[in-house]
Amino acid sequence: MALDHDKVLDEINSFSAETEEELESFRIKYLGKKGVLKALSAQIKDIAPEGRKEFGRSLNSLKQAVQDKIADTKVTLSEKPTGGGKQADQTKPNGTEDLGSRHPVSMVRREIEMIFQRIGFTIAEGPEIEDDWHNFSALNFPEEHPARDMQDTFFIEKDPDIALRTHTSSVQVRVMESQEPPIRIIAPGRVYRNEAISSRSHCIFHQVEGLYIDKGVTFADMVQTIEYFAKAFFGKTKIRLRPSYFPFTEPSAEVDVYWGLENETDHRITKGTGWLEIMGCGMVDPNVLKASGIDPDIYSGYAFGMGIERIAMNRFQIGDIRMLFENDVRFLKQFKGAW
Ligand code: 2U9
Repeated sequence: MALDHDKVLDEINSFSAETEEELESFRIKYLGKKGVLKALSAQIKDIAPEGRKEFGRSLNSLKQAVQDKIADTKVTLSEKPTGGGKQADQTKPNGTEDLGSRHPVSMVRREIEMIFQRIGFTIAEGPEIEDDWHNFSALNFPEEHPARDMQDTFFIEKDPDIALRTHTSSVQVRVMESQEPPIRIIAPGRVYRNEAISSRSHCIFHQVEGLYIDKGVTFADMVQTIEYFAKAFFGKTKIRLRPSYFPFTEPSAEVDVYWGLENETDHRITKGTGWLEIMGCGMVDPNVLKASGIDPDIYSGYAFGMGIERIAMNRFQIGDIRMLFENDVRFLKQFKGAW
């Protein structure tokens, strides 16, 4: 059988397979022990010595052509949607797998969790769909209280109200109802507000709230814990508290860290003040303790709350909150490798 190199090469290149079996018989036909290339290489002894080098080269290029054909066909077959035939091995990597990364909101949440776990806080979680008592009434938001308008949400049922929670305070109420003090928890999670979506606010966002209830807990304890957090998370040692109001805490305060005014960004995010608001806090209102069966004459406590998206936007210089919800991989893959 004279070696007609080009004819064999055409045969190889024009080959196509619909199934793995057809590909296997092609492989055996050419590369098998009794295959075409084996038979051809056996002829080398009949070739004149000066012609053997060329003969060898031609054999090798045919061998390469067969191996390339097998490799390409494998890929095609693995991409080919299989009808009734044998299931393609979906688990087989197709060479384009791209390592994901943690979402910036998850990175900030985990870091906040680790900081508070270091000082003895445990993580509490609870339902996103809440009843009126746990989301409002137990937190000193009586019916018709104007503060409820600040926290409009999405109602699943009315009278009795079942709605998407507006804060994770509901989780802390559930812990207060089911656990005797001392209570030292943080409640991270997704919350909902019936608000217009813009570059600054979204109807879904994430919070981490915290609660510490025990005998003789003071405002100073709260400030010390917040100073510890500001140092650990922001690396900032200077904080200030501005009087504020929340139905569930009295006294209440907004907390700012001194961010600085080193560059244009600092000027923009601190509105030229150097101070950046990071969270709110306050001493738990006695009505809230009572509502969950905790005696305010024996126990006192402090609470705090922060919005995770806002902190992530400052940390990663993200100008529009919507980017955190649109799952655009071009945006998300910037966080590759950051865990
Ligand atoms: C109980 C008692 C008190 C939770 C608190 C804040 C202050 C606060 C805001 C931060 C940014 C909401 O996400 S945000 O818009 N929250 O400033 N939250 S004190 O107080 C509680 C919680 C539970 C039982």
